[in-house]
Amino acid sequence: MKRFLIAALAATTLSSAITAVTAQAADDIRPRMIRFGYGLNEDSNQGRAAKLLAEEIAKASDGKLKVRTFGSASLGSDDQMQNALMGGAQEMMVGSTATLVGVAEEMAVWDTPFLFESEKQADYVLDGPVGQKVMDALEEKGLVGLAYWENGFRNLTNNVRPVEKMEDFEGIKLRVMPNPVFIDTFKQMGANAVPLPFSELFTALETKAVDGQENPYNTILSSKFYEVQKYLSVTNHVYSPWIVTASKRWWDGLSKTEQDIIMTAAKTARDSEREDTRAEAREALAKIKEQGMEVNKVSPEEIQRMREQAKPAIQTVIDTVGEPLFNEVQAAIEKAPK
Ligand code: TF8
Repeated sequence: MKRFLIAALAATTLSSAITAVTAQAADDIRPRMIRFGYGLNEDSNQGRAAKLLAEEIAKASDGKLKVRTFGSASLGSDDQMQNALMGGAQEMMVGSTATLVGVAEEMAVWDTPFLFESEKQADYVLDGPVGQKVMDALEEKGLVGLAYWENGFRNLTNNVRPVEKMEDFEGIKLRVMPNPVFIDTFKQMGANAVPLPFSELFTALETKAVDGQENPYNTILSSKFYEVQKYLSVTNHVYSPWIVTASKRWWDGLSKTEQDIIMTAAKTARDSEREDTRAEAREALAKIKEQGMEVNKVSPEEIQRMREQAKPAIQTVIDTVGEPLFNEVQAAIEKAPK
């Protein structure tokens, strides 16, 4: 009898303790509106993942944390949104790591031409300790990095000629992301590299202010670049990550429970976004051809020449991020699955 009483008592104490924790956690979630901005349109891999992130956060917080998503750079270019986050005027965004190099130079390591050979390798390095280290460099600048999403391997489009060898870059006015490594890489190739925010890119192509651009197949499709570009050359010259960030000012005011919900959602959305992006990329080339673009492969020999030519740009990366970090990334690549 006595033993039974003790057990029953213990069970009650335990269960009320559990209830208390749950109640405490619920109290820990306050009604909040979270503005989440991104640059591509709603009907893109980025847009779909943003929507999923919003749904996951709503579900996990019983609707208390409401994410409003703003696509098509309607809150501003990546650069402008980053500033808004740092100033505390906007809560969250997803955008290119390349645009963050001006904020934390460590980010430039991902811009190393021909750094990754496969998506698997990229996942391993980005989601591992060195990926986290680069992300952490944002904190003292007023941003919190939550997860890397996939933008993908970049390919070249233009209106001048099919680029089959390095010499074909000559004189092409090429829009690049506003970032010293990208400018350098394409200058080395002989192109006339023009840095421009993504939000101005379609119009720049349409008005022939620039002749070409480079982005993953997914974006060439979702942003309808095939309407204003004739040639696509399969270069896979660099893998671009996206990164989900939060305003640190805002983040520091959240409870641990709220932070956990948002962090988990950013990672859930990451996993599904990578799958979605890869599936879409597999179908993309055929669709791009259907839209009338002329697609050409670049031979392995020519890719090798481009790699050689890009070496000074790699030196720019090393000078920017420092040799230890660059080597740490190389070591992680060595360990990564192919
Ligand atoms: C670019 C990037 C873009 C991203 C996006 C707007 O070319 O590849 O996809 O910045 O978030 O600027």
